[in-house]
Amino acid sequence: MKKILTGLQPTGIITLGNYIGAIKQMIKYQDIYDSYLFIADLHSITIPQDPQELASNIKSLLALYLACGIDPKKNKIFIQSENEYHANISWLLECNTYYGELSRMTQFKDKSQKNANFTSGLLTYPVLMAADILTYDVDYVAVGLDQKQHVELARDIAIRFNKKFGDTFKIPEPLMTEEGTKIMDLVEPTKKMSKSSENQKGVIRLLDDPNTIRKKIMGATTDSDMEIKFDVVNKPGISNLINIYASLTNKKINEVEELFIGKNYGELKKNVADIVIEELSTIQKKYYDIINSDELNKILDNGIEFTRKIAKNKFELMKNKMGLHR
Ligand code: ATP
Ligand code: LTN
Repeated sequence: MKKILTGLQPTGIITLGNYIGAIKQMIKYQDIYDSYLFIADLHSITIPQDPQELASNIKSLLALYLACGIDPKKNKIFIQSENEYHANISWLLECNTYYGELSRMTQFKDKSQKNANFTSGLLTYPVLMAADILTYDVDYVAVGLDQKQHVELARDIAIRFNKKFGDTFKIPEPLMTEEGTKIMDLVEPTKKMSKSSENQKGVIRLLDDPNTIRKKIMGATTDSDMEIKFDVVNKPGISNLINIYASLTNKKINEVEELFIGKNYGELKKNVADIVIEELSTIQKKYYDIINSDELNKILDNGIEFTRKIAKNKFELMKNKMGLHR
């Protein structure tokens, strides 16, 4: 059976973008692949986090995975920082990765420009991600478009390591959705909808209440034209709404366009709001049922026990190949 892996950062309550771009994919793939799903808390601290909030976000993310339909029987679910081998493996990989490669990463360039006082973890972030991926010899990495570059770097690192030290890692491939890989901010539809966005109005969070969701969608930025047509360059706002609708109803973009021929923007927004509210209220009900249950700890204990063994073996293998032994 082929293996698939992904991780999400606990940097706030996850968004509709995370749900469509990452979680929905994992739900689809959990039936056909051996699945690994973790909470990338070590990645989240590359940007300063409030410790109390971080701990609460970690727990929420786990409960949201399950509420969205991730099946703990079909996934190895774990917290990245509980598996100490990830950071150890990352160091060994860092010493086989060039500064030039890391400083060219788009995410690094964006985030380091935003804050001149960025940490070195922001630069080495993709190497830790390569460690997460390469440790488990996965075939596929489920990501949104913005993370594809990091998966490609993980491949480069693996190929280089294999060449230098002999066959050690499987070369993974990024796996992306056709529709809706990138959900945009509702207020600034040329910008990705992001957990850490400052303007809350542009971001739908999985725990937003129905009123808030409706207000945000009805207030989405559109254009002065009248036609409901998918055209990312000239109509980014409308295209984003079409994309959300298509993703949540499992329809093709052109099917959604046909559905709304002759309708106005208000009607499109209302329909998108209805669909989002329906989908999220089911998730929220499950979330509040499980957030305080003991089940969460059991799932994490199982996940860490299983993945730590694999990661320890990979770490030992790497050390041996590199000459780090007695
Ligand atoms: P942050 O604001 O902290 O950078 P984020 O919202 O960008 O967070 P991540 O934790 O970096 O989310 O990403 C988790 C997963 O969700 C990744 O696979 C990423 O590609 C995907 N993802 C994030 N935002 C979107 C989006 N707007 N549309 C589609 N997929 C997304
Ligand atoms: N960098 C990713 C989160 C992440 C990840 C991974 C995704 C960390 N390690 C390994 C896939 C595979 C992000 O910010 N979305």
